Amino acid sequence: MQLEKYKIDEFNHSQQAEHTRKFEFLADGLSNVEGVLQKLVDFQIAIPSWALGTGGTRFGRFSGGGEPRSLEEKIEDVGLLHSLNRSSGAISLHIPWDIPQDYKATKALAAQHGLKFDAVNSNTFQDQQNQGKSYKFGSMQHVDKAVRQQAIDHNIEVIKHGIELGSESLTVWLADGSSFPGQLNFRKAFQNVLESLQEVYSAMPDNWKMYVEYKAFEPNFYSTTIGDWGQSLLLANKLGPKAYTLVDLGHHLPNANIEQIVSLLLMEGKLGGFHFNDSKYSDDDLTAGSIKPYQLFLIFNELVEGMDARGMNHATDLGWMIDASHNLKDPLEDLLQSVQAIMIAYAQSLMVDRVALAEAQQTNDVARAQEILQDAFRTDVRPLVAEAQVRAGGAVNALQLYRQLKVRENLIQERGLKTVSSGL
Ligand SMILES: [Mn+2]
Repeated sequence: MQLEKYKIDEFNHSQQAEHTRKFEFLADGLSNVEGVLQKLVDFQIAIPSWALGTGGTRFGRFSGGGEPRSLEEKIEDVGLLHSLNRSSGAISLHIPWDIPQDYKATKALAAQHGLKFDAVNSNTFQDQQNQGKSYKFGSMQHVDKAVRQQAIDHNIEVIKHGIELGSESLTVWLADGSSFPGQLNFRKAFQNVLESLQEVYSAMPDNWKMYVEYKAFEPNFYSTTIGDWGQSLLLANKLGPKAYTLVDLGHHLPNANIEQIVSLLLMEGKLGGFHFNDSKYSDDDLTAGSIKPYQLFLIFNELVEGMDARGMNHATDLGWMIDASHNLKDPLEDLLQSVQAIMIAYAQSLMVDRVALAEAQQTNDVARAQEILQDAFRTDVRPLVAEAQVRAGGAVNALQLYRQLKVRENLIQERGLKTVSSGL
């Protein structure tokens, strides 16, 4: 389904008076509105190819219909999102779920939708058909060198696909670990992972980045071989300058102070990218900002402060991705909500009075410091985000227009009710 630009214009026109009133009211009290708007226009969040279909739990999966049946349809879906919000101009592919058959055609289709290829993701957490060795007891940590080699070869294969598509980063998330005490020699497992990653690392082009993702637990429940940011940072430091830590918001133990982790990784120049989602308990993969919007803001507050301290470009120097799953909602509606929540948190963090905050910190004025952060957090920046998206050619309210245009109904008509998308 292709979205004609005039439909967006018509919709925006119908909302113009109300939007202008809200935007001007907000803009009136802000300094450097144009600079902030440009940052919001530039900021793009990659959509994972595996999140375009209905997710499931281990108890069941309830498809909503019209799911993309191929890589081409996945690209079209992300194209739809991007045409609505102009903030999701990249797609992150998962191999082997999305192996491109024709690089030229795939690239052309993405370009037609204004999309770039973000990080490519490898998969050694499940066995594929016709696979020689099993990953049941891990991949890069495995006691058998032949299994490790298979995982290495797969990652190098993923890099090759990425090079062809113009991607410039590889995300490695390993399910490796153990579920019972005594199952693993922790040190040997870690060493095996390091040596395997070293081989993959040396196969990456010089302009590429490797994102080493960590996760506290699941699918293993006793130990995870890359279980936290310390283990990831250790690997990234040993691997070299092209290796970075990737923070997935759902991959921490409860109540972890993620904003502090982010701050220190940035200080070390080792924060590579982000997987956004939200959670109540663990890796719940819920819509970004749906449970803990204040935490999302506090994370962005550290991101902006830390990136500015290092003179980094907010839009391009880190990898921004969503990593979520949708059991109840229409995946495209959910993704629109996630992107919007991220944009709002980013915009709020740009509102923080950094000079006043530094002063409050220097004078131990704790109450003032809290007031400064919450002033920004409690500012309704939605009209600002909407203005940026309209200026970039998007809709003033992407979700509302999505429903008005009956996009899901159209996709069901086009693709059928019983389609199943590859992914989580
Ligand atoms: Mn992730």
